[in-house]
Amino acid sequence: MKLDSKFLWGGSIAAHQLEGAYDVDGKGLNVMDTVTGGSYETPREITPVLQDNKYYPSHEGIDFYHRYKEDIAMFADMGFKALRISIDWSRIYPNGDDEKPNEQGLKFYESMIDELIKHKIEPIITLFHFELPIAIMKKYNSWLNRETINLYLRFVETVVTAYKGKVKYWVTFNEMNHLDPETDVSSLFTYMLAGVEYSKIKNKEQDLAVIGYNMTLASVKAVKLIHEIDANNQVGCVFGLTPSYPRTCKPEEVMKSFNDTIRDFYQIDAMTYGEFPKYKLHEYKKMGVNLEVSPEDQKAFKEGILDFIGLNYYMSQVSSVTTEEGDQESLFGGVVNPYLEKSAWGWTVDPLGLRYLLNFMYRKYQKPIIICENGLGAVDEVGEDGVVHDDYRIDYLNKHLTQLKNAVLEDGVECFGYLMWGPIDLVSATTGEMKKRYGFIYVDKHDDGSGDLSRTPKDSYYWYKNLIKENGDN
Ligand code: BGP
Repeated sequence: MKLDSKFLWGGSIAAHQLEGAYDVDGKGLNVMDTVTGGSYETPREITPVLQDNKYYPSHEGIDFYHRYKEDIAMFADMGFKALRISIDWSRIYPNGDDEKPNEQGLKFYESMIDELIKHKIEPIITLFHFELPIAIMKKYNSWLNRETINLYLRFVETVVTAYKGKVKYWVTFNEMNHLDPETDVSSLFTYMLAGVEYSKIKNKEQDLAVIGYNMTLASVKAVKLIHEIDANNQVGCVFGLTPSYPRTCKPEEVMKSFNDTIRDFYQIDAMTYGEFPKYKLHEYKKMGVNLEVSPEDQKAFKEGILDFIGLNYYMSQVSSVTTEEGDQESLFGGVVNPYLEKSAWGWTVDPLGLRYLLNFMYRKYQKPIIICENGLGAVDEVGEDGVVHDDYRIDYLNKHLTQLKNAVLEDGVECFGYLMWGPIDLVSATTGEMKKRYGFIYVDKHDDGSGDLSRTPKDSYYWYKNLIKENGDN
């Protein structure tokens, strides 16, 4: 079973997780530059002022900043048709509100984009992947302040104009959906997504609602702006979704799983239906949150409708309202799914969940979808022959791609690409470690900072290369 010949096979990466070079060529600090390393057992620490004795994995990353040509050549060798990369806002506006953009930052991304084009790889640019300039946090209080929307739009205008004619696909935000006031957002996620220190949040419901609203508004305004700069541009927003199954057919449990699945959909609804959802305003009112949609904002929601939806899918979860003996709590609350295996980091492996999610999203919005992230974080051992034999990764990806093809070829879902997360080993966002590897390409870099940064293809490299050549015929 083959996919359309235009299907965008490729991978996804984010600046702060691999570029390194955190203080060169005029770059300012971004929020992630101030988060330390960590592990599954030890959470990353947030230190808005850098501390000498701490290790910050983003500072060196895997030095993609200096090695992107070599890395892009390997992606091209695998046959990539597309690469999703983020532009680090703090390279372009190091102080957030600089009078002029930093030319060196613009030049760096331009050469990277040119390199992709040279290899016939379509650049898909994420405009916000947790790289808020720390200066905006300090001076403007991040997304709690509407002024940050204007700073973001200025950044968007600068880069979209600079790369006009070279880049067609733009992504306004990565995974803003995790900031729902009803969810128990961890301090790391709040810091990563919104650039706000959790300890400084005074009224959780009110503040998270305002942050979510301002980011949604920023996205719709960016969509309009990007279309105005070039009518050929295609604009999407990426959401990280975790479908939830009911543990039993008990109606209360089914209702809970429905709510858990759609809980953080209000931003997608706003961006695709052209209106900030009334149900969310109703919910806010009940919670005592004070939020008004002005006529000017209403207009912005109408004018900023997405062209496509990007989905990050890693796992599903199980909702439950009851407890039974032997119940084990799963990663995001709920209970462990006894039918599914888990990764070494406790993420359930659920290929069918991808088909479920693709169908759910397509039937709800009827917009083209692109899978912007999916992959397996695993501990890779280098064999005696110097190669990682990652059959477990091949198995994971194979099963997910089978379900993607079922969704497209059997169910008629319009999915135009698959971008595997982390095609080259990089720093994990949630744990801050290198030990959790996703790549087709092994990078010799370790959590104590050691390693010569050399790149070596894993077995999955050749598997993916062949899969792309055969257009998905696994
Ligand atoms: C997504 C983020 C990515 C990436 C991925 C895997 O939520 O968009 O930046 O990191 O998750 O997560 P982790 O790196 O924690 O394994």
